[in-house]
This record gives sequence, C-alpha cells and structure tokens, in this order.
Amino acid sequence: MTTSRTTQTTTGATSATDRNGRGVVKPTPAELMEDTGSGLDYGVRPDRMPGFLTPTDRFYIRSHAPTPRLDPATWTLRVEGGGVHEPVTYTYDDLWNRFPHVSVVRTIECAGNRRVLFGEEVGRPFAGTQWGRGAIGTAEWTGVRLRDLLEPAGITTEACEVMPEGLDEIRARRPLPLDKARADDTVVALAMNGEVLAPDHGFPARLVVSGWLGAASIKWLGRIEVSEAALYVPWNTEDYVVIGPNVPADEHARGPAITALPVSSLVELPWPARLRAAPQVIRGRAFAGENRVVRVEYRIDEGPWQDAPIVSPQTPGAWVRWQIFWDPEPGEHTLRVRATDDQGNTQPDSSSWNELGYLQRSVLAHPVHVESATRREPSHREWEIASRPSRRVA
Ligand SMILES: Nc1nc2c(c(=O)[nH]1)N[C@H]1C(S)=C(S)[C@@H](COP(=O)(O)O)O[C@H]1N2
Ligand SMILES: [Mo]
Repeated sequence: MTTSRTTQTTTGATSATDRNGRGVVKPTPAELMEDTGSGLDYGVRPDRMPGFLTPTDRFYIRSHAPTPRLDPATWTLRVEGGGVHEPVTYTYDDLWNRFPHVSVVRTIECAGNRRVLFGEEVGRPFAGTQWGRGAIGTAEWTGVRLRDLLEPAGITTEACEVMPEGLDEIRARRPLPLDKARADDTVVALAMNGEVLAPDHGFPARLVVSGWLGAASIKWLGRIEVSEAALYVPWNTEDYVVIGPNVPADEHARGPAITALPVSSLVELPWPARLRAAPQVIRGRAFAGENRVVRVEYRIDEGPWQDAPIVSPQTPGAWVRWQIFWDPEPGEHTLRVRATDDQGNTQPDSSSWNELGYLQRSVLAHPVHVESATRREPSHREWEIASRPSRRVA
C-alpha cells in the first residue's frame, strides 16, 4: 500500500507524489521495472516481457513532472492556432463517440534509451535520465486518428506544423510537421493494450507518433496548436536535439531535432546475464523506427556472425522478435546482436557521441556468465507466481 499526497498544479489538475517520493501512480516493483532514480522514470526489465506486446504493468514510464490526475468529466482537448479557420473543443465523450477508432500496434522508445551503456562506451557518463535498456515498449494503441480531430477545425493552406501540448506541470510540447500529424498511424490514443489508458501513460488521451522518439508522443493532451510557421520550444531546440561536433546548430536550435529512431536491438536477458550450461533459446527484439527490420545477426565471442531468425511480423513502427538456440560452455561469454533495416542501415560498432547522450545504437557486447551447476534464471511463470499480489477474499 502507498499513501499519497496530492498537489494542485498551475494547470488545475492534481498530481500525485507518494510517500516514497515517486511521482508516478502505478506500482514499479523491481522484479518488473528498473528504477532510474529520478522518482519519475522507470524502465521495463528486458527479461520480463513474455509476449510481443509489453504488458502495461511494466511498460516504461518517462515523465518530466508527476503524473497529473485529470478528470475526464471536465477534461477537454482544444484544436486552435493560426493554422486553423475555426478552433474546436472536444470532450472525452466526443472522442469516444463521435469519431471512428483505429487500433495500431506501435513501439515507443525514448531517445535516451541505453544512455548508461552509451556512457560506458565513450568512457564518460552522460547527465540525463540514467536509462539502461528499458526505455522501450510496444503496445496496441486505440483511439482517434489525429487528422480526424484536425479536419473539423479547417486546416489553412499555409499550415505546416502541429504542436500537441500536455497538461502536466511542464506543459510538454513537441511540434510535428503537418504531414506526420496527418499520417494514418498518428493516433490520439484513449486505450492501451485493450484497457483505458493508465494515468502514467497519458490518461485521458495521449498522442502516439509512429517510429519517432518517445518525446513526440505527448501524454495528457490538452491542446493542439496548428501553425503556419515553424515553432520553437525547448523540446526541439535544447532537449531532444543532437548537440555535438560536426552537427549543425542554428539561431533557433542547438542542433537538429531528433525525429525517427535508428535501428537497434535488445537481448531479453538481464545485464549481465547468468545462464546454465544447457541447450536453450535466447530471445530478443529489434526496432527500426519508421523502417522495417529485415535482418538480425548474432555473434558469440569471436565466432562468426550468424542469422538470428525473425519470428514475428515485420510491421513498420513496431519491433520484431528474434530467437536463437545456444548450448553454451561454462565460463564468460559475450553475445553481440546487430539488426539491419530495409534502408540498408546496420547497427554500427560505435555510436556518434553527442552531448545529451541520445541515440545509442552501436552493437552491445552483452556479458554472459555460464554456470556449470544447475543454477538458472527463474522462468517467466515462476516470476509471475512469486510476484503475484496475495488476493483478498471479500
Ligand atoms: N506531457 C508529457 N508527455 C510526454 C512526456 C512528458 O514528460 N510529459 N514524456 C515524453 C517522453 S520523453 C517519452 S519517452 C514518452 C514516454 O511515454 P510512456 O511514459 O508512456 O512510456 O512520453 C513522452 N510524452
Ligand atoms: Mo523520452
């Protein structure tokens, strides 16, 4: 049980901070999630994802301010700005009942995912959220296409950018080009994995921008501005931009804004991993932003690169699963995986350094310790049973 303190914010919403100093609502047990130490940001444990979708109870949380508690009875979403003829305000009920719904399976990944490993690669830690490999997840998102909500406001012929705004304390904002805003799979989601959105993931409504950095998928939507001019806000001028040598800055921004994410991959084992010396299946995922993953390869120690079969559909905007068989010898091993997308991009041997430690994508050397004894990682099922809350009988 957690007790919670609620605070009134400037947005009129309340936000919760529990007695552990966490600004999030859902439980974040260490068996399922990795605590980055910020009190707001929790990664999924890569070895705790039993299916293609990431269960909502362990889907990573990245929030810059405490989760706001919004009342759907009074909540509204307003579409306005110089790029519309007539501003429109929607209620929660409007979104459920006045518009067609779509369901899309899409991966969301934070641009800072793997920042700790990136710091280890370049020999100096980065500031910012201390992510391991868990700032990524895939869900089925159900809601209204953003373009269906923009159209009734009458988009002007000069409109070029769309900027969703959140109702959290920081009023998170990140502009999108009009074309991306109007894409088939840019969705104002009301539900996640078949359930009404959880507070931490943006209830009552969040944007889902396929293949782009997580920061584009604004949670707790309250306002959408349509503009006839380029918009400059902290999230495309100072944060979520690539700052570094040989990267152009200009009078508006410290570097180019990050949009679609590069190809990367993940092994579904703890870091470092402990395995038993027995034949076994090793699983993982690979994601390529707006592109498709077409190939995954693996290499054990100094052995040859070999194909890791992809065992799930190749949907743009969603990760794929791959798996291999391995009968490891006792001792210390290194497992490397590299994915390639349909544009011919393969994960490189090193990532390009940038000040904020975004876009780690180099091939990781996953440390694996293999024990000769029978010791092994508990199975998913054993974990679920061991961590199940005891049920109360009414
Ligand atoms: N309003 C608002 N939206 C937000 C954020 C935020 O702090 N406030 N964080 C963004 C970032 S950086 C990421 S990576 C994703 C994370 O979504 P999740 O917490 O549902 O996993 O939400 C994005 N949307
Ligand atoms: Mo993020």
